[in-house]
Amino acid sequence: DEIGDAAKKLGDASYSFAKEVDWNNGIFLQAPGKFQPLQALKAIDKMIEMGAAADPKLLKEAAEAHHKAIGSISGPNGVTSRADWDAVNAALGRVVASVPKAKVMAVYDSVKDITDPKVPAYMKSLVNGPDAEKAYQAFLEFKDVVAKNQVTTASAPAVVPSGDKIGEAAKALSDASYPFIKDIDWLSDIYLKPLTGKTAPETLKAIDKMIVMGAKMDGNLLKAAAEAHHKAIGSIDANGVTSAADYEAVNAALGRLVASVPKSTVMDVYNSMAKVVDSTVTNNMFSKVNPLDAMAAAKGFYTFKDVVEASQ
Ligand code: DGD
Ligand code: CLA
Ligand code: PID
Ligand code: PID
Ligand code: PID
Ligand code: PID
Ligand code: PID
Repeated sequence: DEIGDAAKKLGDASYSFAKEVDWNNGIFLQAPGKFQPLQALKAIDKMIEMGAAADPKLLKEAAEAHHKAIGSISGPNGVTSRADWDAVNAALGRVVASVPKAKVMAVYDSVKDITDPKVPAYMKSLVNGPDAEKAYQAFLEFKDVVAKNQVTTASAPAVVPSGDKIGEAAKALSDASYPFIKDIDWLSDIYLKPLTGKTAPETLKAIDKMIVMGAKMDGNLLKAAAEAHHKAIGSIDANGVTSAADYEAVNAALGRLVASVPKSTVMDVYNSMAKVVDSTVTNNMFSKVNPLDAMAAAKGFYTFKDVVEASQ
């Protein structure tokens, strides 16, 4: 297709730049300016809306392209092969073309709002400047091809299941865990802190398992889960806590999503996360909340999971 051909040209002009970027740099975990959690949540919300509007099949293919690209990483900077670099660009170009232009610009504008204007120049200073300029020029040409192939209306909204066992179980889970949810400091910057003693390549292994799980998920249920999060963001209070009803809808949507992939795929995520998250992290989280609320939530979760497993 045209986007695939354009991605090859983009690769010709941008792969040198890709090789110069230190993809393992811990700086990418930092907020791109002043830490403003509620503003950042707005930007994430725009990405969620864009994801929910995208063609589920193209999202799946983009996840598969990323998984393949992780498999061909080489060298200290963590760069993928030239062919996989092109394939990721092509897949993302197709995702972008599957949503109306306004959804993409809403992401751009909201991310701009939380990004210090000095960030681009600083990033450029870490690589060979002319290579960065060449890559940007090629991106501008690529985006014209994407725009030419872009839809003008979003894909249809998800079909949300109702009256199912997971929905019922989500009510019990949510009742048991909402007090715990209210104890959590959602506006803290602790969630951006690197996992001490873990390198980027180690963490990437766990991310890769999540990508694999994402690629296997039912596309309609993934879209429904994204829509539920968007709705939940719309009802947050001053502490970032969503309403009880929207919290329940998120749990139901995520339970159905988990049930749409094999158990072993879920356990691969859990086991790989357990390798990078040690007990100092979980104990620290626990120390900041009411212990009884956390234990009630945990009990609710371990009951919920049996219902999910039964429909898996
Ligand atoms: C936890 C899990 C939450 C940990 C929160 C930190 C997660 C950080 C993720 C870092 C993200 C890195 C990505 C960066 C992104 C960058 C993007 C660019 O507190 C365990 C041990 C292993 C814990 C670590 C693994 C967590 C994996 C969760 C998958 C999440 C994937 C999503 C990640 C983020 C991305 C989101 C999109 O399981 O877990 C606490 C448990 O710890 C406590 O141990 C459990 C035992 O495993 C269990 O066997 C049992 O003993 C239980 O239960 C206690 O404790 C007992 C009874 O048995 C129950 O019935 C009940 O009564 C209970 O007690 C009541 O207390
Ligand atoms: Mg979510 C999970 C935040 C958008 C899909 N997400 C998580 C949690 C964290 C979070 C609370 C990971 C850390 C953790 O396990 O803590 N997400 C979060 C924010 C946003 C967001 C702030 C922003 C809008 N997510 C989002 C979107 C999607 C997802 C758009 C795609 C539709 N998210 C998604 C999945 C999963 C998460 C599939 C998870 O599996 C993971 C999670 O919750 O795993 C348990 C602990 C969790 C909580 C504090 C909240 C849940 C409370 C449960 C139901 C009860 C508590 C149990 C116990 C006390 C602790 C967990 C034990 C553990 C072993 C399971
Ligand atoms: C400017 C000035 C003009 C010239 C110009 C110009 C530049 C405009 C630009 C630009 C726009 C632009 C847009 C970009 C957009 C990037 C969007 C990224 C979206 C990320 C998402 C992430 C996610 C997910 C995902 C799916 C999940 C939801 C999420 C589901 C259902 C200024 C040059 C024209 C770069 C969507 C993918 C996993 C949130 O206009 O004179 O330069 O760049 O998890 O959804 O699961
Ligand atoms: C524009 C203007 C509007 C019209 C429009 C428009 C277009 C927007 C577009 C577009 C946005 C867009 C984004 C694209 C992004 C491509 C990103 C590619 C990333 C590739 C990576 C590869 C890799 C890896 C991997 C992980 C490794 C690092 C690597 C570590 C730690 C402008 C059309 C709406 C195409 C990250 C995955 C293995 C490098 O908005 O008027 O057209 O395209 O190895 O990580 O090692
Ligand atoms: C233990 C001991 C026994 C008792 C026990 C026990 C516990 C086991 C547990 C547990 C397992 C477990 C699993 C959990 C899994 C969470 C998985 C999260 C996945 C997140 C994903 C994120 C993403 C996306 C997304 C889609 C995108 C890709 C991504 C596309 C196409 C220890 C109790 C049985 C919690 C997939 C969603 C946006 C990457 O066994 O005695 O306690 O928890 O962006 O894909 O867009
Ligand atoms: C298990 C064992 C296997 C069988 C199995 C199994 C099950 C795994 C499961 C499962 C995993 C799972 C995960 C679930 C996670 C739910 C997470 C809910 C999060 C809700 C949030 C709501 C909110 C917001 C929001 C953003 C705001 C904060 C809030 C800020 C900054 C165990 C079946 C495979 C259900 C985050 C979105 C508005 C609070 O593996 O043997 O069954 O379920 O307002 O952010 O303000
Ligand atoms: C213990 C012992 C067992 C019993 C048990 C137990 C307790 C475990 C616990 C607990 C685990 C736990 C985990 C918690 C996790 C919370 C995760 C929240 C994530 C929030 C995010 C928010 C954000 C943003 C956002 C984007 C911004 C950055 C942020 C930028 C660029 C010990 C009870 C099981 C509470 C990600 C989205 C706005 C950070 O296990 O016997 O008690 O709690 O602002 O992006 O700024």
